[in-house]
Amino acid sequence: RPTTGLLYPRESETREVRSLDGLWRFIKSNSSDSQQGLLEKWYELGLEQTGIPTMAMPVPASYNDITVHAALRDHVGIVWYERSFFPPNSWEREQRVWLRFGSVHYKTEVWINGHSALRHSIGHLPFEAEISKFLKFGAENRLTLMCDNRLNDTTVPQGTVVYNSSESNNEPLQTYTFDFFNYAGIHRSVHLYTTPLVYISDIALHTDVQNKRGRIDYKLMVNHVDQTPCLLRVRLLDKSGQLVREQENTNLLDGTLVVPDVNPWWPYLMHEQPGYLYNLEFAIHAKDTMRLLDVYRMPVGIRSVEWNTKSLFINGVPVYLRGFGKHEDSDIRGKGLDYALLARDFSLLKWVGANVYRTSHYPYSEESMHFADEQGIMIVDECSSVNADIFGLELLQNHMSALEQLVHRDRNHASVIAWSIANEPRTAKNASKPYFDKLTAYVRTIATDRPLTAATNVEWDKDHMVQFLDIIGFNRYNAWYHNEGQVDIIAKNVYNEANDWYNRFQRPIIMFEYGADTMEGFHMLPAFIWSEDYQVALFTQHFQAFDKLRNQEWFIGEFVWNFADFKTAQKYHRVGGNKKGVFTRNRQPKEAAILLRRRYHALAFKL
Ligand code: BDP
Repeated sequence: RPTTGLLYPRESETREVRSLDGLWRFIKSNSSDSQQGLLEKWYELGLEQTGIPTMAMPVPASYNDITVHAALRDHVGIVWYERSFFPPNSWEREQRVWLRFGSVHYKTEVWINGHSALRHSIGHLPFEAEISKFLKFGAENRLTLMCDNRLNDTTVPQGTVVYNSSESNNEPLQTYTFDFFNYAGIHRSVHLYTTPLVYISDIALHTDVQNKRGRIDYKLMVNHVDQTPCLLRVRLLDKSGQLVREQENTNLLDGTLVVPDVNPWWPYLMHEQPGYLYNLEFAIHAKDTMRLLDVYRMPVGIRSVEWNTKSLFINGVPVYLRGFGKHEDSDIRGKGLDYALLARDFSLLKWVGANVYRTSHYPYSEESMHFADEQGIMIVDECSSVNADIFGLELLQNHMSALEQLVHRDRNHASVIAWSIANEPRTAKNASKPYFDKLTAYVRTIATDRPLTAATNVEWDKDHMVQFLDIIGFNRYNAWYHNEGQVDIIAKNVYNEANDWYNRFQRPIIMFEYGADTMEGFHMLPAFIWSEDYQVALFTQHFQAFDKLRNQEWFIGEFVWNFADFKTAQKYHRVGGNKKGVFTRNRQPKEAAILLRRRYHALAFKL
């Protein structure tokens, strides 16, 4: 089901934006009786009237690690959030008021003053609704949200809720095979914003660069209720605010701006000015009076992405990807958006000389996408399908929806160079073949201007998915999950496997994951697993394989697993979480970071 209206909320002379971030009232439902709040209509009653004590819950943040209580950390089922807000009288006339969530994990329903206003499933993606008709202007209004974190066979990703059979404990337990903590709650910012009655509801951009000539093709959706004759004025400004191009268009739907002598968007360290962004302005005027009806401005990087059976090109130049798999994860906040963490991560990415990361294993915040555009960090944009196993029709539909919402949200970002449709699905199973055939056929109807990729850990002669992709990525833990301790087998294995993939499929090849769990400060010579010395030894062996592979133009990138340590479910082989980070969870370097920094800079400057 296609969604609309995923434009990021931006202020302009016709639009106001107000943040609803802060402390909300919060109740965790009793896990074994999740329906209580719905049956007692807490959205009409108000959380303070339920007789259950509320707590102050920060938004945005995962709720799991805010307190010291295991029952909240490990909660399975429903939680309730509530706050009041005050829409001003001035919003009542000639306006629409919208409520927008950057993401809530996993399933949610929202009420305004007791009226159901909005429902959404699949975490990590924005959703919104016009709420004007539910509002009391110039008065206090109540916003209630119910959030359910349960995963099952048809959610993306999948999970299973099991019940402990012992009588003393009938609490449900969420199990899942993916290797990161199933954090939940209101993970990203909440905005109220206004648009005029006639307003721009959606924009799709496609850019291209050929021989110093830039080009922006735009498609607009305008909600044009009364059919007033309108005129669209499009203006492109450079970074210093100088007008570069201007166009008047009576066709409100689409058009093209040509930019001679363009300053293209370049990845980090490929140009002295990476991440160059223009400012693109769309203004709708009433044709008779020229009154301004709506204006929306957005940054835009002008660049081309092309690919063939061997290479990936940005602005006609083949790129070699020096990257990471990452996570949205930090102490206390879990997956909650945090600008300080974002800024720190981008500082570290540049320090280490990376030019790309994969949003493993779900869409990251829109704010992070803006950072990536601005800093010239390329993004392999992954949807939230991880370890897909039981390939049913309902899962396929939800997976399509996850990709549709991702493409829709992120298609205007210059940083996005590929769509990753899944991580490590169980593609040795026969049922995965028709599943990925249908899934990729669908994605190709909505996303034509970037290559499709995915990360597989199945062997090249058993996999049923990669035949449908443009770029093949494999994850392999040589000398960790296979042959642990034996670093000397790595270089040969990696070299051979990459060749096997290419020889069989003739597509560009990326190693999307390799790594070793490493306790910061733990040293052992000769190198022993879990020590910093072992991570260094394991990386060194991989680099030997990559250097040999780089003589073939089809080997186009190396991604370390992982950028930083992150929390997982409790497992005996996880010490406080997964420790394969090159940086600690607190974003300080391990020894391997220094080695990687030397390599990534040498690759960037072809030393
Ligand atoms: C890979 C998964 C990744 C895990 C990693 C690991 O793609 O999510 O974190 O293994 O076990 O197979 O470290």
